[in-house]
Amino acid sequence: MCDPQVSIFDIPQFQQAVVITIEKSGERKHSISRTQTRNRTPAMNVSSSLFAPAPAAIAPYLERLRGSDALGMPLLTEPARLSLLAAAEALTYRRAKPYMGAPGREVQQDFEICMTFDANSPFTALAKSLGAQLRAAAREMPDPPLSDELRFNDIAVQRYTPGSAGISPHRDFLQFRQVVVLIILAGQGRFFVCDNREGLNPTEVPVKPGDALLMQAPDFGGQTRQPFHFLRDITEPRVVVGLRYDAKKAASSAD
Ligand SMILES: O=C(O)CCC(=O)C(=O)O
Ligand SMILES: [Fe+2]
Repeated sequence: MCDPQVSIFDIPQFQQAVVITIEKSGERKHSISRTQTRNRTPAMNVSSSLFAPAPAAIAPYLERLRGSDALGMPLLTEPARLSLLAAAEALTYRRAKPYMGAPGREVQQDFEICMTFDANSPFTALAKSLGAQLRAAAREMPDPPLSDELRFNDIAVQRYTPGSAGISPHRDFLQFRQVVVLIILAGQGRFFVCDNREGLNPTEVPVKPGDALLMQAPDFGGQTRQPFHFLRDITEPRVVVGLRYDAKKAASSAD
């Protein structure tokens, strides 16, 4: 059985966002839906799909993820990447706390972050659409590593400036389950998985703008891995969308 490819262009809010962008391209200031943008967006082909891979193309990456902490997968078409980047540039960010965690186990982080998105935001649509796409891909596998409960209910857009210290070795919170997805919208930076908080045995996960970095989280394929990882060497402004399934939040909202 084969699910049709899920495309974010099936989602009315996103269609609207893109169409408005195209109609008003060339202006210095205009609005996309309810979010403000100030970008000149290049002409784009609205009929092109946001996501390049169909579920059948995603499944091999999920299969490979069983045997590795993290890997890169091509995800966004170029028009989709540019459209999301324009939307990301219009967001309001706050500076992340420079240090997180208990004394002696602090994680150093050097970025700006936005974590609030309204229902019409293209990032909300992206989270829904990619969740559906990953569930569809898993369903096609003989032994699905993701469950049908997976919903990306935690969205964060992070932006790093060149010279940023990135983020030091850490594990994402335990309540983030199944898979963590980091979608690279722009920039250069080196992402590594490693064995501990000291950064032992770093292995780089090569990704480029338009790719999604998939990282194992507890419950992926019945495993409990919660990989250490870090980011450094940011040489170009980097914008990343993090999509996570917060199982604690899902349980409390189901009460
Ligand atoms: O921005 C990245 O590539 C990594 C960020 C990260 O690991 C985190 O925010 O937990
Ligand atoms: Fe992380």
